[in-house]
Amino acid sequence: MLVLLDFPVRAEIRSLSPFVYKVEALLALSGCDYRKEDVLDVAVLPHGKVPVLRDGDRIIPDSTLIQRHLEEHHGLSIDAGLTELERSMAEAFRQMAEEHLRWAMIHARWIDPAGEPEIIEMIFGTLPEAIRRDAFLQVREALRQSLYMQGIGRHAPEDIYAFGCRDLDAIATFLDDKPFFMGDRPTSVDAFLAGLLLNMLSSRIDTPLTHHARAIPAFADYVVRFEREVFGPRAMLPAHLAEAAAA
Ligand SMILES: N[C@@H](CCC(=O)N[C@@H](CS)C(=O)NCC(=O)O)C(=O)O
Repeated sequence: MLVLLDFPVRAEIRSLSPFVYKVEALLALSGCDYRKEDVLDVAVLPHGKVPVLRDGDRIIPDSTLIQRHLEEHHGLSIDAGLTELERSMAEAFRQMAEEHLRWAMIHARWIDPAGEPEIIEMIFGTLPEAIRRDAFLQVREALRQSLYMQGIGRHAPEDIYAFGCRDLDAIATFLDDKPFFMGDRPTSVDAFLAGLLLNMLSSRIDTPLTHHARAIPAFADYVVRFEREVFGPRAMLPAHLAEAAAA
């Protein structure tokens, strides 16, 4: 059985990492037997990051490499019906969301003080209360440096949010009223977009980015539709989102 590694968290959604969400969705879409395992020792992660997939003796880091492994060895073929032009569009949107929009989301969660209570509860909630905030501050400092090195962290918060909101608008425009990003059926680009939007919409963090995501009604329908289509009876959705989509 394949094993998907993730950090342990307390959340109403299947992962706080849109990259892990993407891999779990791809595993489900490929029909593989898999289980998830919490990472207790980061030394088992080749790049120090999740997701990591264990397939027998093989340890595969990075969601894109895992996708390739599933396509080559486990029959994942959800992108087979796309034309070359559609593939290039999907790739551009995936890269925008993975390498740009996600940094705005990291800013909202970890750097903006608005994110602190939720992150401490979801990620450090199992630690003794006396050390939770210190643990949070340590990770926040590391992420502040990552944001700075990436470049987005050198901007004022209002500009970071404006960049993120533009990405959300681009996604909404392309999604339009289609059931899934590339048409009637889920493809791999949905796996990341739905995971990232689900993370934004399920969060109680109050920032211009999360406000903007909530103000686009098509997003709630989209993430609920994706989660139900891919995971069926195992769908995991916060009640307010499931109700909003049913209304
Ligand atoms: N390019 C990687 C990105 C993975 C990634 O950034 N994972 C984050 C969680 S969303 C992580 O593990 N961060 C821990 C760290 O940077 O220390 C992929 O596609 O898998």
